[in-house]
Amino acid sequence: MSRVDYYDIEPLLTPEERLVRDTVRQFVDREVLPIIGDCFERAEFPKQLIPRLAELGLLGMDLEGYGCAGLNYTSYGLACQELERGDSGLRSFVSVQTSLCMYPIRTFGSEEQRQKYLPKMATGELIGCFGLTEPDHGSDPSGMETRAVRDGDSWVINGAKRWITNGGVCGLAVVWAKTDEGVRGFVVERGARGFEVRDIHHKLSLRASVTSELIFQDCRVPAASLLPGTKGLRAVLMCLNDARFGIVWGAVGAATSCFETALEYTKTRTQFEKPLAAFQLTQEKLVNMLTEITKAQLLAYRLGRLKDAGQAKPGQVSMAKMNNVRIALEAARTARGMLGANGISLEYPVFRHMCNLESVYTYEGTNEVHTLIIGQDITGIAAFA
Ligand code: TGC
Ligand code: FAD
Repeated sequence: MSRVDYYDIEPLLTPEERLVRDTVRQFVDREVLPIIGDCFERAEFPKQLIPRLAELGLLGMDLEGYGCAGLNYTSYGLACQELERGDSGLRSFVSVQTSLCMYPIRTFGSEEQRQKYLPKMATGELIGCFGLTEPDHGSDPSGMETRAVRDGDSWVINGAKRWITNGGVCGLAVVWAKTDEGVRGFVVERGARGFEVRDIHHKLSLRASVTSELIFQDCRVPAASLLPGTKGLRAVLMCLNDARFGIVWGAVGAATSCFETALEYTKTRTQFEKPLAAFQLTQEKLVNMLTEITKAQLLAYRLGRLKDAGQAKPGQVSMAKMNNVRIALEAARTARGMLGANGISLEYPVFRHMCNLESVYTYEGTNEVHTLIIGQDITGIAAFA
């Protein structure tokens, strides 16, 4: 399963799933961990890894056809777990490309759009971003102000999207806008007149990931830019379900990295003439972390099997996203303290994970939004407004 596998989940994985996991694990150990601390410090996304992610078949890996690997969802989850053990920014990159851009083009796009974009997105030649959140509308995207108006053979888009992962490196944006027929999705190519991208700086989280603002000023795109299968927020939420699934597993990876670091550190550092791990208070922290990680792994594993069977319900995805990110953030904070002063250094991955997980806690539905989704599911009463 993960290197931390207290409940022996490993035998429940197929040989193919283990191969995917081990391949991504090796890639992260050899090619990500040696550079990611510096990337985080310099606030740079490691673009040089994009061709490697593509070679490993990780872009659109759960999609069939169009050059995609066509693997099952559990494999996608395991890949996300290993990528986020490296850094949440790397998993974010893959989530956005796969679940938030390739998935909607595959699911809601015309055959022409699929042929045009998906093969290049699978090879990493073309990077996508997903524009839903706006400066004044985050948790409640139904309030979005971005408008698309049909004008002859074109659509004219006006509005702004903010906090958009991959914006600065994108070749296309999947953009959601209100039309006379409700919310619809559009593929807007970079370079379209009236489409501007501005990167957001001074982030203290996800520093090894590009986050941007997208601005549309009378941006005229061909009629064929509309994703024909989109109508209403349902399409948006289907994309989010897929990406949230990846986060469920990714959070386990980040938590595992923090746990392993804290375990190793406390076994080797001595104070009061004993290893830190010999103190009861330290052991309690390690035990609590491991217990929560184990529960999170079981949720992820079961959700993977449900999704592979086409039976995962949105409330189940929300519960796993909410829980797993919550426990990962808690594990990172606990591990940070256990490393003492070293806990604040980029020499160790813990503080980096802790900062990253603050974003993961907020994006793809905040902790509160997922609480309310589950609350609505079990009571039948929506308490969002
Ligand atoms: P609501 O009226 O409840 O639903 C609208 C329609 O959608 C259907 N539906 C779903 N369908 C599929 N999956 C789901 N999870 C669904 N949830 C609802 C629903 O049945 C309805 O269908 P229909 O046919 O009747 O129209 O919609 P609402 O506006 O009340 O939504 C409520 C709420 C709060 C749950 C939703 O707005 C929400 O999830 N808000 C959070 C916003 C969010 O997560 N934004 C994420 C932006 S992208 C991002 O953060 C990327 S980070 C980068 C990375 O991933 O690494
Ligand atoms: P708000 O919605 O203003 O919420 C602020 C606080 O109020 C939160 O604690 C929230 O839980 C709480 N709150 C809101 N409503 C309620 C309620 N009804 N009841 C109780 N509490 C409530 N978006 C994209 O579209 N694409 C991307 O690629 C993307 N990437 C991102 C990358 C990063 C690094 C970050 C930080 C964000 C990204 N986002 C992206 C945006 C993200 O999805 C939003 O930040 C998120 O949905 C929350 O919206 P908000 O920030 O406007 O917070």
